[in-house]
Amino acid sequence: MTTEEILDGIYDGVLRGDTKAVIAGVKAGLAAGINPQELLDDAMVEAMEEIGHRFEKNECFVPEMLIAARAMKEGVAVLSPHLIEAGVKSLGKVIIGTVRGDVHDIGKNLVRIMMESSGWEVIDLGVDVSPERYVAAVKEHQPRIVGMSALLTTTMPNMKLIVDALVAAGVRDQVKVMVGGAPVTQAYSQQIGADLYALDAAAATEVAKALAA
Ligand code: B1M
Repeated sequence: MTTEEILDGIYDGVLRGDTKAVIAGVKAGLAAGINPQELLDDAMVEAMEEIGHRFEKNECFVPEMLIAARAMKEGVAVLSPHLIEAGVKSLGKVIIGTVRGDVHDIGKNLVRIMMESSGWEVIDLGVDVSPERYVAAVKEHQPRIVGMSALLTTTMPNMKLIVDALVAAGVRDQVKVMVGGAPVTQAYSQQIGADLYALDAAAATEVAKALAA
């Protein structure tokens, strides 16, 4: 099979929510020596973008989004060890989560994988994380970075509530706050008093690395 055929197979597999096809495609891609980042960006992420466009146009609905997301997650699980470079030294701890009211976690999980691969110890609080849980986790783990992900315009304001809760708990100055997610922008991150903004998982590792340098 050609690289294009393999990428097309993974793309179609995610669109159809066909987990077996996605896993088989990712394994075939790795065996053929295709760059893991290419398998992720040019097949899986593109397919999720297409699902989003179809959802906007009422051509697909939540169940289809859900099975596509499940297929992508399984594919990412196969890919993950190949995205993670071996033997990198620890740069410190990062807490990450998807904010309250929001269950989108594929992007957050990619950020976690990439941060781990570049040497951070990541504590993943999961999805729908309240300000109180963020504060408790900061007190418990003493991270250098607190990461928040939001995919909905309606949940973005919950990032500000977390920043406020960190201030109220007296721990805001101990950490750098990093925000991201499709609707989040650099301007928004400044508006809510975050320190760092990253457009995607690769950028998240870059801004974190700059901090560690
Ligand atoms: Co939802 N959904 N969804 N959804 N969903 C979106 C986000 C939407 C844009 C679709 C659309 O209308 N086109 C839309 C939001 C509209 C808006 O607010 N402007 C939407 C909606 C409306 C909804 C529901 C309200 C639908 C409903 O119920 N009627 C509902 C809300 C549920 C909730 O959270 N309370 C809902 C539900 C779901 C599913 C559960 C079915 C499923 C999520 C499954 C899961 O994640 N486990 C789902 C999906 C799959 C999507 C789309 C199709 C794909 C999201 C995704 O995984 N993208 C999405 C459309 C789209 O994004 N095109 C859509 C791939 C991922 C790799 O990208 O998450 O952007 P992304 O992450 C990137 C960057 O953003 C960045 O790095 C990542 C990797 O490069 N990044 C960070 C992310 N977090 C970061 C943190 C950082 C730094 C960078 O620092 C800490």
